[in-house]
Amino acid sequence: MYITEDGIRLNACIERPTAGPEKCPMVVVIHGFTGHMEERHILAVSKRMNELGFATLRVDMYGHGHSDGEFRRHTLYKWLTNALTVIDYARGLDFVTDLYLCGHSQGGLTVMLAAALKHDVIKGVIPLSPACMIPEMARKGELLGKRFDPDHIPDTLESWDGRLLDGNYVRVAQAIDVERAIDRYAGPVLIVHGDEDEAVPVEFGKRAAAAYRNAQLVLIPGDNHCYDRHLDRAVDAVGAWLKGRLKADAAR
Ligand code: FER
Repeated sequence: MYITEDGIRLNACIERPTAGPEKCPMVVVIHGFTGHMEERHILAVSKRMNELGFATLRVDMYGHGHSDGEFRRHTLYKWLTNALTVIDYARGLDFVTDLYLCGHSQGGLTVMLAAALKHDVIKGVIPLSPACMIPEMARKGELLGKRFDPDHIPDTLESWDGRLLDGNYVRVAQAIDVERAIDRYAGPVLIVHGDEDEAVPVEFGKRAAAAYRNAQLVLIPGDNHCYDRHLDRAVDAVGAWLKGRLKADAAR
């Protein structure tokens, strides 16, 4: 199915819990930079959510997976408005009660930014290995393992896999204020991060968790950016935290 934002089709997939009541909470799940909604870690966390009674809405963001848009023209602003559109779509579904956000890496940063803007309607946020360093690194002139002049951004950058990325990606990233977004969201947050992450240093996950008012941090010892070594532990951390949210709701 597609969710359309101003003519741009975003490829999406809704999965409902295998058993349980008619109405249920939903988690929007967003992949990272160059990723898509069928990645192993995205599918694994979503499956656990379904097993625990949460519907999931996995979505390919602008220029990724089977969504419209060119990779080279994607920016964090586009991903952010994509997320707002998807959140509103989810809120309009008659079987959805509470809404949660989960995102991996650049998708983790995106859900942090979206939660700030939609703080009054988002029940909880799960940034996985969140790429919170992108704005800071963009301002320093160091992205994709390459250096550039942050005051004279090149028109195109080359990504790891040889794909090209517009300089506008960097210009947008430079404008993003992660600290302010963190301040704006007071709800519960779970950050999961492998302590041998090669793409997003674990310090950024630690720093974000410390800055949030209500965050739990789960470190996965020896794991990398996409949890290739201990995906089960990352999934367990997400599952345990979501169970805790259900318990907290039941106690109210
Ligand atoms: C970078 C490091 C990591 C970068 C992007 C990422 C654009 C994002 C990784 C991901 O989303 O998995 O230098 O530059």
